[in-house]
Amino acid sequence: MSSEGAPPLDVLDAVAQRVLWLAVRMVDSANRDRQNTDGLKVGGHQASSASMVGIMTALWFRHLNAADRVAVKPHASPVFHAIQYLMGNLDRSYLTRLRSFGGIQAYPSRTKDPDHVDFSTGSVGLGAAAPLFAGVVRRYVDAHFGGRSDARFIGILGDAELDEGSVWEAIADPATEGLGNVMWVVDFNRQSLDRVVPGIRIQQWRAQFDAAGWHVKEVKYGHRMRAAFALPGGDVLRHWIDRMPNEQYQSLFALTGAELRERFVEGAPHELGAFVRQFDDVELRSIVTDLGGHDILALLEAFDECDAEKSRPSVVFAYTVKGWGLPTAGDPRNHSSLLTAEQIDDLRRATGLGLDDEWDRFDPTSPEGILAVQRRELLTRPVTAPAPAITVPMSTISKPSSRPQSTQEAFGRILVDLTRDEAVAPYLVTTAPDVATSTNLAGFINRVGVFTPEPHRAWNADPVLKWAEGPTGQHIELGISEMNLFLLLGQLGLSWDLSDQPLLSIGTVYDPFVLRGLDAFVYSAYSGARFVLAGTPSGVTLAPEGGAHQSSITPSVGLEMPGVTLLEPAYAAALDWLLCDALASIGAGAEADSRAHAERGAYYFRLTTRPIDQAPFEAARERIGDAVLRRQVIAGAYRLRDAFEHSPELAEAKGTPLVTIVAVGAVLPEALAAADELADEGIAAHIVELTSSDRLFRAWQRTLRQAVRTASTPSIPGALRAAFPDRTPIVTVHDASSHHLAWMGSALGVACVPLGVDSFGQSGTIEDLYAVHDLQSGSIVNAALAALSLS
Ligand SMILES: Cc1ncc(C[n+]2csc(CCOP(=O)(O)OP(=O)(O)O)c2C)c(N)n1
Ligand SMILES: [Mg+2]
Repeated sequence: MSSEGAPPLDVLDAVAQRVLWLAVRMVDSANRDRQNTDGLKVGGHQASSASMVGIMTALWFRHLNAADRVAVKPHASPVFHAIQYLMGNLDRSYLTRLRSFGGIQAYPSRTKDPDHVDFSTGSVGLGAAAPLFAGVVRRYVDAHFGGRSDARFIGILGDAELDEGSVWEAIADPATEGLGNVMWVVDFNRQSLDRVVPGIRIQQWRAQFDAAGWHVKEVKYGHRMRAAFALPGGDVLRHWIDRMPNEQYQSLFALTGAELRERFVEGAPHELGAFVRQFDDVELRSIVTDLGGHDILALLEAFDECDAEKSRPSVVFAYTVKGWGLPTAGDPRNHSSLLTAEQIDDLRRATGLGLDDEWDRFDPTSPEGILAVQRRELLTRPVTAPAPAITVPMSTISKPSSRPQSTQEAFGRILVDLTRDEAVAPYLVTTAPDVATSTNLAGFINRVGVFTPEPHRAWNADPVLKWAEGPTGQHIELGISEMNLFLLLGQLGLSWDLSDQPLLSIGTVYDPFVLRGLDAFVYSAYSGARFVLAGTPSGVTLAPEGGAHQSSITPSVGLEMPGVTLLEPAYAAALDWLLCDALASIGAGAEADSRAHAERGAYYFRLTTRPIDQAPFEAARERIGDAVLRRQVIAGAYRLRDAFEHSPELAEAKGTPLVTIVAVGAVLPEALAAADELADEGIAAHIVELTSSDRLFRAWQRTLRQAVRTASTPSIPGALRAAFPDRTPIVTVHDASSHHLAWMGSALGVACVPLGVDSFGQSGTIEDLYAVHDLQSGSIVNAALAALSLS
């Protein structure tokens, strides 16, 4: 939308003033009007909000269309909601409920705010990257499923967010290149939380964006400043404004009169002093503090210029004043300072409001009121029919393989099998940060190709890996940035909303480096994204790779993170059931069953490259039957081996001690060997494979919480009862921190000896490392004896 034909400037300025008032008053009310019951300061960011008022008024009251998607700087949440209120999208009652329970969230939240938020923000540096990756996803969706309505993906960010590496990782990745529909607007107020940002950073930022192929636009000077530049000799003013260090410039805001004049010319060429003598003190102040980021027309022109850039993303540096229009403007300590009651009264008066109408919307017959209604109508998104469910089969493996195999290998094969399923294949999309081949995506990539917006010629004819690049490819390759992996997965996992197209998105990463992208992982889960993650290989089981590559705390990340389900099966067929079930849940339509709905989110598979014998699983299959076993595998646990069925002589002997070995993933062979050794000693050991500690833990917690809330006796959840029908002491065995499963003793009410990896590993063979970490069968036997002696 062009700045031509924009609403009259005085109307936009009046809107901006009202937005400023409401945003500031919302924070004020939260802190002053609300009864404080817990002694905590409620807080809020009036100065950070004020800084953004011009930018956001220009966007919502003129520039945006219904299809556009915007990430709002976390600390401008009050501005966003004030705008939604003025347009009629938010009930008035919320204005006094900022930062209250069930009210407006401190930072924009997709899942918790009452009005429609496109991107959650809060952890600085991620809100900017999210719309960039949403743009990547839209390009993919357009190429595969036909063009959606034109949308611009916009991020409004604080300037100090540019200190976060995630921003630069995002723009440096070739996958984000060339997105003409992405625009970032930097609220360039030269202040962070603690301080005025030292020096002048703009040249550096500009060069970095330039180098990444972005179009860079500065909106630096307001119209009063530009008028002064145009006067004879005005160049000297312009040069000085451009050269002055941030700290000196910012200090002007605290000054008036002769003091301001003196400070302004300090260090400047002497012609400047002469040039500014033509302005009186008040004029001089209004000129030197007149920055373009509060000049709505200048902003609209800049946004138009960015729209015209069709083949590369744009960034607008909007020079602003933190605390614009407030007595705290430009104060280095204004980040979380609050206006006094008197200052609020002054602002109310300056906005033309009184106590009786301070929360009102515009009079609907006023030019501002008419504009607000027009904008609401224009920005209302058409309701689209929910996408039908993607039909994912219950399994892909028709014939069980008897040869030893690893879960990572099985994972790669299952994806290849899924490409042969016409109902599933079109929706599959994978991504990896330069580890596609080493995480077994090569077979998938060979069949579907790599996504690039334009076809690329393949220069190498690799007989093993066909890296065919073009717009039909279904793998998005990233450079080595785990932050980018999780940001992209997060946006792929929201494509059903942000691009009206459900996808079955799968990312792979070496398990230890899940932690490298953890904040973005949390961000994506918090945003409600649905995707599959394979962390592979994992644990000390990738033995020769050594301590730097061995993960031990990742299962706890998977278990403890809301919106993420951790799954760590040991056997190929169990992985197949779980992966198909996860994809079915992700692809489920609006009418999906309640379990899928309750859990829909991300599924984190922790896999390994250790080939293990599949026969024990096939034996369990024979014993239990596919239907029941599948149910148990999906619920989180099943009895892999029944001690007495396996060794009937133990059942016949009187008083046979009984123990249960609870094992996860790669260590199953050691658990089985330990059970054999125990049987030789006359001790019966059941083996339970945990396929999802997460689901079991949650089932246990659900029953406990239910009991806590209703003051009743907790029951043992079905999933635990099915896998642990006998009350026996237990040993838990896991190639991960022993703490991860230590809760199981409490859950079952039995003695528990947890074995796991509690120190950094080193290079070696699996045998060497399992010996160091007490994961060998002999240690498991001893742990079983210890557990028996404890009970
Ligand atoms: C990852 C992360 N680290 C630290 C913070 C705490 N924090 C909130 S705002 C802020 C400074 C932001 O400055 P800027 O982006 O320039 O925004 P402004 O308030 O100036 O508009 C900091 C450090 C955070 N929210 N997220
Ligand atoms: Mg700032």
